[in-house]
Amino acid sequence: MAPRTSAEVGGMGHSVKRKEDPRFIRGKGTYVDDVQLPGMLYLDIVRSPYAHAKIVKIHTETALAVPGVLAVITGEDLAKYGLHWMPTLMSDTQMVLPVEKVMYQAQEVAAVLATSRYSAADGAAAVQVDYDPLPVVVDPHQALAPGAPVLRTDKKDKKDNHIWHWEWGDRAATDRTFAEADHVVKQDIYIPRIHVASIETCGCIAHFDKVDGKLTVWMTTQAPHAIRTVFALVAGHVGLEEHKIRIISPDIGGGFGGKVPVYPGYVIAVAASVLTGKPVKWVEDRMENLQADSFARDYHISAELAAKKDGTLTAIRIKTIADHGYTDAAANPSKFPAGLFHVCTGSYDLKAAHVEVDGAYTNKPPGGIAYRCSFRVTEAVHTIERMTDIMAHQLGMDPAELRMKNFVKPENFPYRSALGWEYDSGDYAGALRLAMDRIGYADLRREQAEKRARGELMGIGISSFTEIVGAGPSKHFDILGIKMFDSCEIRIHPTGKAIARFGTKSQGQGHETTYAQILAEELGIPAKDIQVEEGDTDTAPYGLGTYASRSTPVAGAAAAVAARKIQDKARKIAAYLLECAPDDLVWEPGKFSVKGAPDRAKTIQEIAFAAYTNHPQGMEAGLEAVSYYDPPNLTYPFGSYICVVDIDKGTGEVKIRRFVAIDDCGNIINPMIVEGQVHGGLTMGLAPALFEEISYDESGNVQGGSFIDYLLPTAVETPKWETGNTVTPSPHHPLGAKGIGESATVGAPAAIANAVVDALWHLGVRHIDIPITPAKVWKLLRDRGVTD
Ligand code: MCN
Ligand code: CUN
Repeated sequence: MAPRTSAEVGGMGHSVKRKEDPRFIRGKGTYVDDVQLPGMLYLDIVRSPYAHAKIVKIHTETALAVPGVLAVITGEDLAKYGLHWMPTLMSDTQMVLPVEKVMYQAQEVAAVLATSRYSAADGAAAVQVDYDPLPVVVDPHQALAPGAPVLRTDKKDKKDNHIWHWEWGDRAATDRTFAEADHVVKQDIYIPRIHVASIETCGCIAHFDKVDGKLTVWMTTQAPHAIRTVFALVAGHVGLEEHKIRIISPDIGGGFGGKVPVYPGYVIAVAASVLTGKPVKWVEDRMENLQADSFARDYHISAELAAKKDGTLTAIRIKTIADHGYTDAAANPSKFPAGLFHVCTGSYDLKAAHVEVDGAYTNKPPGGIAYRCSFRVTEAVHTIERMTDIMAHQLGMDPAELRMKNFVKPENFPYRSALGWEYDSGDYAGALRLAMDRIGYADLRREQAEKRARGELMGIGISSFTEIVGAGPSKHFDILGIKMFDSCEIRIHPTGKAIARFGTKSQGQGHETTYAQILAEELGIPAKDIQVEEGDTDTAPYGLGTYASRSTPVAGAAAAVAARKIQDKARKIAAYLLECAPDDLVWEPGKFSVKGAPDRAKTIQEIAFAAYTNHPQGMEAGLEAVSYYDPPNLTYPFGSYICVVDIDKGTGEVKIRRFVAIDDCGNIINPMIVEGQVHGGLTMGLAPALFEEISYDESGNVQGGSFIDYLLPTAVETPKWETGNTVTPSPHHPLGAKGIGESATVGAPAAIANAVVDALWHLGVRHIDIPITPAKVWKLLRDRGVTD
């Protein structure tokens, strides 16, 4: 669709260059670590070498003797103020600093406050802790087995390591459908722990002003307003009330979900600043970030898919054990302990479905946080897309044909899934057809057959995923009781320029550009004349923040609604200026003109000036509006990805030869930014598919705790992504837009895994858990005697 506005105005559909880039490219961004305050102190954290151990004694004398060290803060110190534990977003509890025992390797044990970063680090190294090791449980199956040591001894009545049981769907109908099925495939799928590893680690500067009692925290957070409320709820009793707290989220070097939780370091820095009255900076290093911040995934899935003889898919049944580490700190909407995992019927019209998830405590850092995925959607997509492929191979059907046969059809939207979600819009076959055309699917299948005859290993994998983003409708979505709306406040200045503030917070997504484009679209004010601000709780309207690709679905909608309120007022002013009735005016981006007399017109800039200089008597001056948008539904972006791999029989290495990604996020605000989101997202989908994993040995020692063994794909490993779009607008979003921020990360791993298994199916390989490392593939080949 051609853009409605001129390139000069830069509304929706224009690839406007990112307004934020001039400062980033020149190194002029302001990240937390760039903030320097006079008299600032530094914090460093002592961490546990044990995964489970009693703390016998913490020796602080040597540390206190290090020049520049001012204090060593322990759990005992915080306990005096009731601050040694804090609530998690899932209403569990998490230690800020331990008093009795540590629960995972790298857990915070004590903090050292010093006059420089280096003294703080030297001090932390000089703190000696006597530990008494306790039995370690790293496997959630073992954690749930009878007789396992109970980990959460702090919970008086807790007799096991079971956190919760959650199930959804019609069990009886599902069992019945399975009983009637002609074909059932069953597969265990493990989706390992991974870590977002954003370029910038987490950190903060807490500054408590003892005179006016105000706390300002510069903080790497994706959700500044929610953090302010959580701080007030946790520390209100020691005088930190919400009007005395200001959270500033400056530029952020990647969030990806890892900057949603509250980490102990933030709380310790706040406590240290409140006690000293000095600004206190805490910035974690790379290894702390990898080893102690919240993790994603860690789902042990057991799935079954049922089909009729002709390949009609009928039902899915899933049992899952979710490893949450020592506390359930997942950042999910409160009502959904397993996130939106129950979108696991995917793009297919299944008649019945049932999911069960059991959460388990283990001696690991808090898990269940996201990795560029809207609350467990990747886990759901990986399961249904792997299972669909296994079914196709089992039936001897082409995986594309099986998908085409079972897709929810365009005329079935809005579509209610067997697990109760109402999909807003979609054209799944359209996206898959386009992807097949782009990649030359039929030719590739012919080539594969020829190669197989020669003993070469080539595979083609498809993932036709449906996402669920934009949390969310207040009826079902809240975090700790706060409804998941979002907001936009616009002020038009007398000269026709504007400022707009939002409850969300960009971490690299380009909001300063795209929100300005939404307002340009709705008001006709050029995007370059609109200043966008986010992340300062003293100035921005309350909102729940940026994650779950919710900014466009929720705050983007708020922007459109607020802009339309402004347009309504502008119409009245224009009518007054043009001496006609408001209804006699027609709007085109940027001006109102009199019906049938297009020369009699007032531009939005003229109207803005009049709003302050010549507004109708009885009308309030000014031109501003605010919207707190409560979405009527989520948005359901989707896509079809096709991946072609060649497997090296000598090394087991998987080489991605081609990868075509067709995405549909409804109407697009900025095509260049959407393409960038998809490129980045695909690389973050490639990462867990082939490289990334954090695991633990039996003693709970972390494997993958540094970039030496936590493998991130670089430009060398990343293929050339071939991207494209279809456009199926969301019927309920004011702009017809859906989110795009996570689609590629959610959809890509299954396409890659399906391609690898497709290359090896004829050798009897049915499934390989990600990451599909050369070692895993080589072993499969060797066991079948086909290595070179
Ligand atoms: N967009 C668009 N047209 C659409 C949809 C989106 O032009 N139809 C644009 C938006 O205007 C925005 C960007 O694409 O500039 C992403 O929008 P959206 O899908 O609404 O997602 P959010 O802005 O809420 O970003 C969150 C999402 C998530 S949850 C993760 S995780 C992730 C992601 O974005 N983290 C990122 N992309 C990231 N990109 C960068 N650079 N850094 C991160 O930390
Ligand atoms: Cu889901 S990772 Mo993003 O929601 O910040």
